[in-house]
Amino acid sequence: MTIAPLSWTELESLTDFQIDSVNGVTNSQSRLRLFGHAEADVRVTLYRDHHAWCPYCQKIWLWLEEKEIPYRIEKVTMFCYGEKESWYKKIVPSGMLPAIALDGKIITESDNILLALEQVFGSLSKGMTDPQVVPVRRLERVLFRAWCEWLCRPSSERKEQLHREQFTEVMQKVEEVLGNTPSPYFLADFGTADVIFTPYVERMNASLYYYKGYSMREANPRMSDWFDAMESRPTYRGTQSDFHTHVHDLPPQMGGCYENGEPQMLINKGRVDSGPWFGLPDVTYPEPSNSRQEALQRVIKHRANIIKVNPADNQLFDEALRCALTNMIADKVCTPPPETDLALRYLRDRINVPRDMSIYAAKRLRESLEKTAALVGNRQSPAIPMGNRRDQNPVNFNSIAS
Ligand SMILES: N[C@@H](CCC(=O)N[C@@H](CS)C(=O)NCC(=O)O)C(=O)O
Repeated sequence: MTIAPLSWTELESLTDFQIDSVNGVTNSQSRLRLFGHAEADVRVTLYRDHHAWCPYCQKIWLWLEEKEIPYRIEKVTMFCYGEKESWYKKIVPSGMLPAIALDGKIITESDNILLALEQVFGSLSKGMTDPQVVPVRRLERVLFRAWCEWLCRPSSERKEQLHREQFTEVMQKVEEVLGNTPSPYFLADFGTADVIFTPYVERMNASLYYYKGYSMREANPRMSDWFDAMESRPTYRGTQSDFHTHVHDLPPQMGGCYENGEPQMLINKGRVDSGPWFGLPDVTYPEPSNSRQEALQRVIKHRANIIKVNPADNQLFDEALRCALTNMIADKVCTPPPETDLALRYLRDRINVPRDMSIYAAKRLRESLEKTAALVGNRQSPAIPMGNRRDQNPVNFNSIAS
């Protein structure tokens, strides 16, 4: 059955999604985290990127959330998204992220930050310099280098094969380490070693699936168990991104990501870009029952900026967007104005996880935007730039970035 788009007021009445960003579960919108403590107890400020994407920031973010240390969050623009804030350059002249202020003292470099935090608050299970953690940290860097070699350089067919073999060899070592523990984690208990591995294996899983046709999570049973165990932790779920976000955020950060053009790669790329997004190996925990309400609440809150930055006429896109949201929340077909297919896909391609919403909410929204766009055409939005992501410049999204 086809229905007319609901008004913004009607849509508002269909979501009661709310989070407690201060004391509730891990989320990307927080500016202050207290975990039940008083604000006077805050000794740490974390400076991280607006996009909740920076891998080294994710490491510190996850650690603070796991230890439930009260902290403030200040968000900074990464170079490839826009101009670095001058107030930040005054305290960290290189502009690099992450940084923390610990009792007023600025500390940079993620490993030094963890060492400093451990000194004050104790370690997360076994700490950075523990003899069991040190080799795991080293292995993470070996895997990281093998990944960069494979992903970030153009290569001949022969080199491509060589780099794949080198990466999968290191992956075998990772499998052995994970298989030698009584838990799904890198050591007997969840701890620092897992936090250190998290950011880049998440990015490897996404990028190798998309650019190389290699499904890291599916090809490696111990790694797959590790991801599942991580996803049982609300802290990780709050920082977790999706395939679409990673594969389009990585190229400007890494100085390029290279497709191998193999049949499986082309299939994977099509799925990440155009769906279906459900069933991708970027998440396996069951979908929360309120993911549609979450997506709806997030779009309603930021609709003015979402409409403003869209290339289409504001009024037309307003109606098209309400059609997609009506489809998502009421599960009814709602036909948008003619020729709004491109505008709907522009937004579909620019939902950022976890900055804008959590992984399942994003899948629901992408799905409805695509279904609604397909009713009026098959034009795609302009390609997402590879050299920078100024299309996502936080200055255009003021409130979105919060
Ligand atoms: N070795 C540093 C690396 C940090 C790093 O490379 N940060 C990147 C973001 S992932 C950065 O701040 N780049 C500057 C920018 O993008 O603005 C650490 O461990 O903290």
